[in-house]
Amino acid sequence: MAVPYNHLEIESKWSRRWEEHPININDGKKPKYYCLDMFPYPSGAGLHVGHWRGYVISDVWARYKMMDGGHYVIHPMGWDAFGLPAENYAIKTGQHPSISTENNIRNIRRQIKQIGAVRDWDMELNTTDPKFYKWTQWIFVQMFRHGLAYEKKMPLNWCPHCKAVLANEEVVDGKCERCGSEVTKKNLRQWMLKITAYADRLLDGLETLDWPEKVKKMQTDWIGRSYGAEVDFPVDGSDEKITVYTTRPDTLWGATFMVLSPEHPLAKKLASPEQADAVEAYCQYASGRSNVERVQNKEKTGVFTGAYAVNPLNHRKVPIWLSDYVLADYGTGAIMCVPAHDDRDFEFAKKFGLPIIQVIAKDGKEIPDMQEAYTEASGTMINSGDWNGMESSVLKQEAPMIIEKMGIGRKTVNYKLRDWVFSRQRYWGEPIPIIHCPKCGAVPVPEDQLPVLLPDVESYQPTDTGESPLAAISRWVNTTCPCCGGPAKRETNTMPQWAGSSWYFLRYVDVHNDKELVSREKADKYLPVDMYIGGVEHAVLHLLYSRFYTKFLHDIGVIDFDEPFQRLFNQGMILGPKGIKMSKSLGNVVSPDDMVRDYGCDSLRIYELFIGPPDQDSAWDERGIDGVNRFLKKFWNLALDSIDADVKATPEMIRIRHKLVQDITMRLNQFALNTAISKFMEYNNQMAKIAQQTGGIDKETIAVYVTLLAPFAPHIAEEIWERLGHTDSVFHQPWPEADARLAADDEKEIPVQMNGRTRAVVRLAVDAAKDEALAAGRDALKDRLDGVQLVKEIYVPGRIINFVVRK
Ligand code: ANZ
Ligand code: ZN
Repeated sequence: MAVPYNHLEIESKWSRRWEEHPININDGKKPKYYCLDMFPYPSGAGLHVGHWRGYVISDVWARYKMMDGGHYVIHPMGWDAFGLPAENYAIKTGQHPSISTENNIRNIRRQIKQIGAVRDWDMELNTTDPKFYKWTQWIFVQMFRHGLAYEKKMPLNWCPHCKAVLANEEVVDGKCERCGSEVTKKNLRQWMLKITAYADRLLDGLETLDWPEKVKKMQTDWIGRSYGAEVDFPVDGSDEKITVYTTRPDTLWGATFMVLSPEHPLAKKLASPEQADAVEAYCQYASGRSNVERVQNKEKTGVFTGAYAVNPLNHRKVPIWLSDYVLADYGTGAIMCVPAHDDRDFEFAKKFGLPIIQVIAKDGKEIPDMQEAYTEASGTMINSGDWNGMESSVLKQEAPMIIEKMGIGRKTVNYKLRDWVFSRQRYWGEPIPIIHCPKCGAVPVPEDQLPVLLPDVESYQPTDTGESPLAAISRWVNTTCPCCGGPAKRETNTMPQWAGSSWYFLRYVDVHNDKELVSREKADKYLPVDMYIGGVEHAVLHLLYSRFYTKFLHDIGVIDFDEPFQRLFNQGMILGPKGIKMSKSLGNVVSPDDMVRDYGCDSLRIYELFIGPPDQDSAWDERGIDGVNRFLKKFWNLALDSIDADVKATPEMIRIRHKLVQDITMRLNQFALNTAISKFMEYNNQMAKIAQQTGGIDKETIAVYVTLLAPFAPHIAEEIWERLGHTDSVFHQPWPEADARLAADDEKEIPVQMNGRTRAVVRLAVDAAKDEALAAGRDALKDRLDGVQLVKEIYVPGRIINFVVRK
């Protein structure tokens, strides 16, 4: 009997061995493969089994790539360490965020090391390290110089509880994403990044990426490019004009009124004396409502301004209303309303008794009393002057050009994407490297003075004026202008947590460089990322910001590529026992630590993969790990017994060997890692059965099995590999190749039929001769064929045997 499988001994032996003799060596000749995990936020709760799974998946892939193609694999780890939790902890305890952050990192680093992954720890980075954020600030300065960072006063989402401005994407259903409080509005000066300047490239670039279609669709919708027209409506009896944005200029004849957002610059100006008070009151009411409330499909509200505009096409007078279903920051903040063909306009017209004119008719027939809008862009134009009789879908395409020629408007492109609100009124973030001078305005901190260090403060509490706690440190705030030398003040806002994560992946490959963000030589050699692995919750924000930064850094010559992540894999979540998301507050967080101790790293790795398809959510069920552990023990015994027995390969063993290579490689390439594990188990059972007869499996087949298993369970694989007599690491083996001919089954199950009905099944050699096959078939149906008249015998090799009989 073999020595028993002792995971503690084996795993500590190999983690030591790999530390002394690293297996992932950059000899300068191997091709590189950059496999990156989305780096974690070092929270106080540590890693749970869900985080762990993501890192196992990426490590299986990294190790596979080391063997397949002999790559030098770049597989680093770092910490996305600025952010609110550390700051809130500081507010509660007075402990500096850098201290709690450092403690958390120490714990998570220990946990990550337990995964037994190939990692380049000398590339480790931390976004709160001044050596790192120097470059986060440097990028901001470059963006400022290129006109992509600007200041703007605007009504922003304000969380009264966090006392912070929130980006649109941090507001979920009108509530703060972090604390769940109702979000209100506050007018504040903000730093903005002009991501909209890259909208087209961010869209077009998606086509080149090997990403899940779902994520590409989410980014496409988020950017929201639509083609339409702007149309100018002169205000009746005034020199003013109102420009509307419409995607349906074909419906211009049906525009019976206009609606401006309450924030539109003309909103109050247009009000007639009789309507002035009502307009004022309505604007007041609307200012208290969030964008989310405004677009929700609740009952429409609004007010008539008392003014009229003129439809530039048919010169009819149309009343001008205000309503908050028109958003100030989309299009032009004003719309022409076509109630017959738009749901919201229809509802508004019904409520306020405004005229409805149908201009598109399905089958050319006008609807007598419309009960709902006809919103399809297909049908025949009616009530539309010269346009009558045209097909609306054709007109929709042509109308922008027609309008442009008539001089009443122009064709336009519009985006849902907004510029990025880039400042936070909080302490624990990168200071924005800007100095405000009364004479020179906003001046960037000279590059040789970066980083602008985050100073210590006495109180981390944000102020309810909307300023960051940094504003209270006058020593730090008061400085001199880099331009004129006069007295000036530092910007006290800090960057959002997204800042560091928008570019960190470029830094790993040159993490100690204090002259450049990344040397061009290293960037050319090791970047971009070939495979990026992380949760789908980052589909729009982080993944869009990173693409924006990468394109900008490409444009200023820092790097030579403009997409950061060639391939993306989104792992599913591990849910708590009842299918609920794991969270500290629910007390359903499962830590990997005990399981690593009791079953070993290899067992937990395999179990994390076995639990379900890696791209889907799976509920955690601890009981299954026993079975996985038994599987490894069984394989261990089989392998060691086989080494002792040293048997010759039978054709069956050779077939299993090649089939295994086919099955595992295919599943790896499809990321079907859970079914790869089932295959290992299945073949292990098959081999164990054969070994009962033969005393063992040939060493070559065991070696191939071990090589395939190595990315999944690296420690046990190395140990058996060594016991097979090898002195080099199994990870220096090329990935095994299958010979399809040898993998083909040489026996097959063939149905045996009588008059077309299957009555039995026989196992036959694939190339069995007709006589032999029919004899086997007759034998299988011996009882049934007794006493009947055999009319015909049919044999289709490899497929079927059929006896036609007469009773
Ligand atoms: C006339 C019209 C007729 C419209 C019709 C639609 C249907 P997307 O595709 O999302 O870009 N719109 C324009 N600006 C708006 C704003 N600031 N707030 C709310 N709605 C606004 O939608 C563009 C359409 O949304 C525009 O086309 C406009 O209504 C409305 F049968 O103009 B449409
Ligand atoms: Zn100055």
